[in-house]
Formats: sequence, structure tokens, C-alpha cells
Amino acid sequence: MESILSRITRGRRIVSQFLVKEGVKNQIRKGEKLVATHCCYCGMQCGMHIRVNEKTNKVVGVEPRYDWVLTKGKMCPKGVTAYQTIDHPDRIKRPLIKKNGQFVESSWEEALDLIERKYKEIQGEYGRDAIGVYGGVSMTNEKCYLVGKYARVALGTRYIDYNGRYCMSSAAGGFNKTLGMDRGSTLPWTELEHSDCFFMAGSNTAECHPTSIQWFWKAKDKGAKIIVADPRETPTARVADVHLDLLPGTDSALANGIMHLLIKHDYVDTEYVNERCNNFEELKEMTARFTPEYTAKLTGIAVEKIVKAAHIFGKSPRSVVMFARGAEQQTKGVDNVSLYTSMALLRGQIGKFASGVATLTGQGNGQGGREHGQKADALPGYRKITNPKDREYIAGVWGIEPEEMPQEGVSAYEMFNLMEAKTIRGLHVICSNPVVSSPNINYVQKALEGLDFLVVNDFFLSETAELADVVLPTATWAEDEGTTTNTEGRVIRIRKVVDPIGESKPDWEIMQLIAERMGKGKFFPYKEPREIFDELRIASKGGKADYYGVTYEKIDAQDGVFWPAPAEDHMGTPSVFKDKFATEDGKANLAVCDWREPGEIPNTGYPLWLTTGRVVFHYLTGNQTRRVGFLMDQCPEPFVEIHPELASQYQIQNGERVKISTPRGEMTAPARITKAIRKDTLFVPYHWGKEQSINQLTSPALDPFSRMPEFKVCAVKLEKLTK
Ligand SMILES: Nc1nc2c(c(=O)[nH]1)N[C@H]1C(S)=C(S)[C@@H](COP(=O)(O)OP(=O)(O)OC[C@H]3O[C@@H](n4cnc5c(=O)[nH]c(N)nc54)[C@H](O)[C@@H]3O)O[C@H]1N2
Ligand SMILES: Nc1nc2c(c(=O)[nH]1)N[C@H]1C(S)=C(S)[C@@H](COP(=O)(O)OP(=O)(O)OC[C@H]3O[C@@H](n4cnc5c(=O)[nH]c(N)nc54)[C@H](O)[C@@H]3O)O[C@H]1N2
Ligand code: SF4
Ligand SMILES: [Mo]
Repeated sequence: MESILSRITRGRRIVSQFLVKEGVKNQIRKGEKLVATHCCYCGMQCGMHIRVNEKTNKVVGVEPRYDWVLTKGKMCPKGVTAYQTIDHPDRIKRPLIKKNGQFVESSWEEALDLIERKYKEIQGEYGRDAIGVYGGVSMTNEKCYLVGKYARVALGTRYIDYNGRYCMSSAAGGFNKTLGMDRGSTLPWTELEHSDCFFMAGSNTAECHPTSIQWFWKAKDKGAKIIVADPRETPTARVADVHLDLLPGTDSALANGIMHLLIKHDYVDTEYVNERCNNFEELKEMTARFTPEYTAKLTGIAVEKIVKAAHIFGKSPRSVVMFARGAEQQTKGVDNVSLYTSMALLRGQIGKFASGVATLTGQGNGQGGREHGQKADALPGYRKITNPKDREYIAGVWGIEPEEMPQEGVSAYEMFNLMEAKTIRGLHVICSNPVVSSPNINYVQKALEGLDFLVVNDFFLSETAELADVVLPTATWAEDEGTTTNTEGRVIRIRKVVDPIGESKPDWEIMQLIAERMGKGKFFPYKEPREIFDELRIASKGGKADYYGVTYEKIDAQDGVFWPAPAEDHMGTPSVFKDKFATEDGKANLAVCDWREPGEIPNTGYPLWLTTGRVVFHYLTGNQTRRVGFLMDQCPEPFVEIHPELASQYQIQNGERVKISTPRGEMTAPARITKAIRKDTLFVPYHWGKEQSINQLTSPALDPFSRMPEFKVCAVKLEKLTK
């Protein structure tokens, strides 16, 4: 059904990225001001100006920032409509308390009284760990940092984790293992136009990081080659020189197979590998078995394509290996990242100009938000909560005793297991919609419903917020200032455009208010985000993600600051690992990982593969983009991509509703018949909730190291619905 918001927002003028020309200057209209900031959605963090009517102080539109170094005036359909969510009729303007099953608006005083009473009751009876915190990284660094401190200091709980667990945790795990540090890109993306080859695995760049495409185009115009590994012929794969149409869950076999050929055909940069890498002999032994024929058998890719890709990649003087969730959201996510990174290492590419390795960061602050302590085992600056020195340092910055610092908690999905077990009895969700974004959501929903008390901070009533006892209205990205860290590792500024709507407040203020109620107010003395950032700088000092030298002024002066920036006079580090890696001995650890089967494979009851992902018009669980008319017009509901041969086998017509199911759940959706998918695989986007959510079906099998769920692989049954 069409939402009110669709009708209201439809027809407003859309500025299309296709109208944007380079070198154009922004014009300021009479009676308006332009505020320079960045898009709230993906890790590209495109530069944009928000247009504000000076008389009414209302947001009236958007303009690209032609001068923004990374995106140069380009935006995608989500970015050009993002401003419509700021003054949107669905915004929650006052706290909501559930009374007799219905939400009733309340004062902040009443909502905070209730939270204080319930938190104290639950912690009094069951201990501090009985309240959990579930964070998110669509927030600024300031807020993400504070979520970690709020959990450990204000609530004193060990149970904190965040939505980035579902997103960047395998990339982080793989980079830490191989390179000793997790900065999503080893090079600034302004160098990409000088690269000769992009090996992209499990990344639908054209739809998910659309404005990055200009850099690949520029390189392609100069002759660069593109290799794409994806079970689907995505818009990105369509422009590739080689499309490796692998079976879901077989990336580790593919990477081993490519490395086998790099070694066989002498494409290894022996000097680099000898000087800068460990484990080469072991890798050689492991990959020996991965002949093109064996690799083809495991991956389902034709031998010739594997060989062609290896030669193109092996011959390119400057190559960049890139990957995203397709390779990472698997029970082998960490292995895959380590192996793909090792491909770049064998070619001696990391630490050199226009070469390297990069994960395409998901959420707007997916990079910064994973560095400063929202993860169950992490403290600010990528410190470890299990390391006594790190605990001592951060306890010192926070003004608590090291013994008061809680221990390590559990990963996002495992928190739901603890809710089911009644170990966690209360939960505060800050910036996530886990009842749509988690795998196996029928289970997750029960776990959330079984809680004694659920608090959700959001600006729109999400499916998770609907389950809450209290919903606290938060300010949007345009109603508060702070910093985010983009996909390159560049720290940038988000500016306040207008005041928070109604009685909504920024998340940091809300955490501060609850901390006061819990008797911990003195640890949260901030008057503005800048003060939190200054504390973050000190908390991260000396850590791997060192922000000490990043200041708001420096960000303005030099188009952002790349971390690490370890001193006040340090300009930041656009390219990392030039001389050494961040491991203990300074050498990279080549990955020696055998092929393993996914957590679930097709069988007689569930004979097909299911994979999930995104479309260009929607963002994550859709709680924001499903409220924008233009985007809903383009893509109103989920669909099932089916290859024509498979469709004819099941006698399914294009557009016909079909049923798909796994042992965990089922749904119906229209069939989208397309040759752009493997014959044995179905694809469904995940931007919808409840009966439209593909996460009713997905598997909660976790990567043993990163605890990332296997969103990209499970076994599924397809059925024609009898009329
Ligand atoms: N339009 C849009 N853009 C977004 C987002 C959004 O929701 N919408 N979200 C942002 C976020 S948070 C993220 S994490 C990123 C995600 O960005 P991507 O990872 O690029 O997006 P996905 O669609 O999840 O998956 C990418 C591709 O992986 C492929 N794939 C599936 N299984 C496998 C496999 O086993 N191996 C390989 N190699 N490929 C496989 C899928 O077919 C898909 O085309 O996008 C960001 N940008
Ligand atoms: N099947 C399947 N499932 C997946 C994936 C997949 O590829 N396939 N991908 C996974 C990935 S990569 C990700 S990143 C997750 C994302 O999963 P979620 O984190 O659940 O997704 P969002 O829709 O971003 O939820 C964020 C919520 O916070 C709100 N919000 C936005 N900004 C703010 C803010 O500043 N403060 C507060 N308090 N709230 C805010 C939004 O309105 C929204 O309701 O989904 C994962 N789930
Ligand atoms: S969603 Fe990503 S690519 Fe699109 S405008 Fe926003 S930041 Fe840019
Ligand atoms: Mo993500």
C-alpha cells in the first residue's frame, strides 16, 4: 500500500546526478542559504549542500557539492532525495511510551523516569549485564564513540554490539589478520583513475557506491580492465572485461585458484613478497591444489574465464583488489578477505601509488563507527577490551578504575541468543533496525518480544521501534554536527543544517540524560559534539586508529584528514603500509586457507541457492528510503530474481508471485525473470520488513572468527503459487 509519505513527497523536484556537470558552481538563490555537508547514507559520503529557506529556517532542497574532492558533484537517487526525510511528516517528534499496547506521546521527563526505574529494577535484580546496548554506524564518530562509553560507564554492561557486525566485521577480521590494521582502503580513491586493473569481488559498485563509478570510468577510459566476481551480472559486471559468475559462497576457492595461476605464470612480485610478507611457502603449498579445473569445479566458473582473469590481473602494473559484502557476509568472510588481500600482496601492490586493496564500506560511518568501541571486544582507537594495557588507558581517559571496565560481550546475533536465555532482559537500540536486518528474524522478533524492557532511539518508527516500550525521538544527520569517516578512511565534517524537529534530541544528548539518571552524569559533561570529539582524539591516541591529530579545523582546511594522524602537526595518512605493515614484525601475513563449504548447501528439500543484497533505490532496512515517494515509485516491493531457464522449469512467468522458503521462514514476491543471474541461484533484496522481509529465510550461521552471519548463502525452495 502506498504510504502517506509517498504521496506527499512525490513530485518534488529531483536533482539527478545525470544532470550534474563537472566544474559547475553552486548558485545561491535569494532568501536561501547553502550548508555544506555530506549524504547520510553510504560510505561514499557524497558532498552535498542542503538548501535552507532563511525566513522559515526549513530545508527546501539539495545541491551537489561540485568542489568535494571525492564525489565532485555526483549523487545517486538516494542522495538527491535524502533531504526529504528531514522535515518528513512521519518524523517522531516527542517520546513515545507504550501503554496497553498503544504508543502514547509523553514528555521527556516521563520517558526518562520510566527508563531510569526499569533499568534500575532490572539491573538491581539481575545484575548490570542484564541490560544490553545495540548500536549503529549511521551516526557520527562522536555518537558512536559515546555509545561504547554509555554502555560501559553509564550502564556498566558488557553486552554491547552494533549493526556493523553484520556489515564490516569480516573485512575488519581479514585486514587485521593479514595487514595488522583495518583501514578499509589502503589508498585514497582519487588515485583510482591511475590504476590499470580492478578486481571486484562481491561488490555491486554501480548500485551500492554509485558515485565511485566516475573513478573507474576515468581509469577505464585510459585502458584499465575490470574483473567482477559475482553470481549475478550486476550493472557493475555488465561493464567488466571478465565476469566470474561464481556460485555463492565459493570466493575462497576462486582466490586460491587465481593465486595458483599467479604463481604458475610467474606473476608474483618475488622481491616484495620476500621482503614484506610471511607464509609464502605455505601459501604455495595450499594453492597448488587449486588448478583451474579444480577451481572451476568448486566455483562453477568456466576454466577459460578464471585463466583470463588471472592473466589480466597478473599483468597489470597497478591493480586494486576490492570487495564488499558479497564476499564478506559468509561463514568464510574472514578467509575470503584474507585471501583476496593476499592476491594483492602476491602482486606487490599494497603501499604503492594507485594500487592496493579496499573494502567498499557500507554505512555512512561504517569505517569510523567500527573503530571507537561499539563492538563487543573493542575500545576506542581499535583498542582491545581484553588487553590489560588498553583497559587501563581507556579507564584513565574515562576517569574510572580499570576493574570497573566490563569484560568482552558477544556479537550482535548472539545477543539475541542471550535474550532468549533471559541473560539480557533489557535492551537499548540506538540507530539500528535489527528485526529487519538480522538473519532469521522470526527468531529475533521473539527474542525482542520476550524482553522485559526495550528502548529504541530513532527518528522514524521502524519495525524494531514498533516493538519498543519507549521510543526516543532523535535528531537526524542534518540536525546535529560531528564527523564521519568515509570509505577511504578520510575523516570529514557533518554540519548542522537546522534545529532538531519537535522535541527530538541528538543521540549524544539522550545518552547523557540517561547517564545522569543512572548516577553517572559526571562522566558525560559535554555541551557540544566537539567536546566529545576532543575526548575521542585522546582516547584513540596511540591506538591503531589514531585520531589525535584530526581536528575540525584541519578537516576544513584540507578536504578531510585520513587516519592515522598521530600528532597535532600531522597531516594524516592517505596511503598506508608504504614501508611496513601494522603487524608485530611489520610483515604482511599471506593467508593460507583451504576451501570450506558454506553453512548450508542445497539439498532435496531446498534445492537452490539464495543470496540477498541491495538495489540502488533503497537503503538497508528501508526505514528511511521507503518513506520517499520517488524511490518507492522506482522500486515499491521486493522481488525474486530467477534465470529464464529455471523459471520455465517451474513454469513461472515474469511478474508472477512466487513462494520461496527455507526451514526458517517463507515469503511471496513477484518473480523478476532475468538472464543476469546464475541458473541455480535466486536473489532477493532485503529493504523491506515483516512479511516482505527476506531475512525471515536467511541463515544465522556465523563466521567463526568475525561472527558475521551468512546473509549471502543459504539453501532455498522455490514454488509456483497455485491460483
Ligand atoms: N543502494 C544502496 N547502496 C548501499 C546500501 C543500500 O542498502 N542500498 N547499503 C550500504 C551498505 S551498509 C553496504 S554494506 C554496501 C553493500 O554493498 P555491496 O556489497 O556491493 O552490496 P550487496 O548487494 O549486499 O552485495 C553485493 C553483491 O554480492 C553478490 N554476491 C552474493 N553472493 C556472493 C558470493 O558468494 N560471492 C560473491 N563474490 N558475490 C556474491 C550479490 O549478487 C551482489 O551483487 O552498500 C552500501 N550502499
Ligand atoms: N539479508 C540481508 N540482510 C542484511 C544485509 C544483507 O546484505 N542481506 N546487510 C547487512 C548490513 S551490511 C547492514 S549495514 C545491516 C543494516 O541494518 P540496520 O542497522 O538495521 O539498518 P538501517 O535501516 O540503517 O537501520 C538504522 C535505523 O536507525 C535509524 N537511524 C538513522 N540514523 C540515525 C541516527 O543518527 N540516530 C538514530 N538513533 N537512529 C538513526 C534509521 O531510521 C533506521 O531505522 O543490515 C544487514 N542485513
Ligand atoms: S547513497 Fe552513497 S552514493 Fe548515493 S548520494 Fe548518498 S553517499 Fe552518495
Ligand atoms: Mo552494511
